[in-house]
Amino acid sequence: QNAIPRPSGYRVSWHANPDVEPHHFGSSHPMKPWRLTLTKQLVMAYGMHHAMDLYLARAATYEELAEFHHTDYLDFLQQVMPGDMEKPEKSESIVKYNFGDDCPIFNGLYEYCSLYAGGSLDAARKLCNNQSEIAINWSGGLHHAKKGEASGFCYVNDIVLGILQLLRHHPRVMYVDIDVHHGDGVEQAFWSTDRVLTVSFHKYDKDNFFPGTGARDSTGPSHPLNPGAHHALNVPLHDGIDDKSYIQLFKDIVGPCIETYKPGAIALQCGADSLGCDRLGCFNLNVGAHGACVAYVKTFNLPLLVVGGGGYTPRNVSRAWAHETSILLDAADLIDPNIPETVTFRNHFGPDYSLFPPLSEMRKLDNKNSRAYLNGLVQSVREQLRYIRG
Ligand code: V1S
Ligand code: CA
Ligand code: ZN
Repeated sequence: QNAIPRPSGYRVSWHANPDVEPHHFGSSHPMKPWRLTLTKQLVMAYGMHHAMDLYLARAATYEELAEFHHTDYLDFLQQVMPGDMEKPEKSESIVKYNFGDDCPIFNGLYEYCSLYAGGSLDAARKLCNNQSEIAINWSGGLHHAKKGEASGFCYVNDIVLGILQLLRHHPRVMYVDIDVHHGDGVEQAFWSTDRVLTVSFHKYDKDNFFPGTGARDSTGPSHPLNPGAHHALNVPLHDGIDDKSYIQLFKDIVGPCIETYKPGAIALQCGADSLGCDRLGCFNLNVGAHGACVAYVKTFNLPLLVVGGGGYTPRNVSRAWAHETSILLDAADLIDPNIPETVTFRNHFGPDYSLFPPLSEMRKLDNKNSRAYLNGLVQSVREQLRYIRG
């Protein structure tokens, strides 16, 4: 299939570097960079690459990474080697910078980090130069990384770097995060500013679900004179949320946020671990519902930086991100929901070969989010938005 027309009114750019894909966190680790290969293969099988501007992402430079990260942390990230985990003289730094099971040290770690960060920086720059209206980096979205510390499979925070770039051109940037985990690293980076409104939807259980932050009453610094007060917005959810409730909640919250805050640009993290059947997640979303959130954000016609994030069932991650690429190209209707039966795809998408398999039917969790609970969330977000002006 290669008949996807280029969107006439706007340009979509795709930022990727294939050298990210072979990096390996370890056999039992859930993060699999090869999910990006599968996504790209699906996108290309549908001919979507003809409809976008394709850019080979370059590696972010040390100086670019240091716009957010501490140089002592970057120095360590640059020189650390897989065998260092066992060296007593390195153990203090390994603990300090939070390397370990979640954030292992693997071959080519610094290259991996600088490439995925380079993709988000390139994407943000294309938006700022008006060379693109929607810029996609599926290898980015690593929202847990802190200034001087790795966290939750994330080493450098490409989203923060991308937003810092957008802030050079836009007075206000909104961040929206649909990964099943709380976007704590991005929230923390912009905690004390009113120039970024961070909005994260996530499973919240302080003691039993990573990272344990993102309660509804965590809205920014408590001092009312701190400009960041009220500019963190958290939507804590319970297990099993379904398509209909999630889409409604997303629209009820994101719509008023955009209308009130009036951002000049939006960064959207599309973590695919909020899908049903995810190895780490606990929501019941189907590919179509995840995509409906992306489609909704797109309707506001603002410069849009789109990044990936979590997603631990690679066949579903690639389904979601390929579908979302088609949405961003205004071509979702032109895509055959039956995945072509090529040799490569036989192993991953059979026996159904559907872009939209019924994910929630396979491992259905009870929806623990009552209507009253969700209505309460929307009401309290409305109250928070009274403190925000655009
Ligand atoms: N949930 C979960 C989970 N699973 C793992 C894990 C499993 C096997 C391994 F070999 C290595 C790690 N770690 C976690 C979480 C981190 C989730 C990060 C999500 C990242 C993102 O999707 O939001 C963005 C890319 N870590 C924990 O729960 C911490 C522990 C508390 C339990 C797991 N052990 C390995 C570390 C400590
Ligand atoms: Ca989230
Ligand atoms: Zn996640």
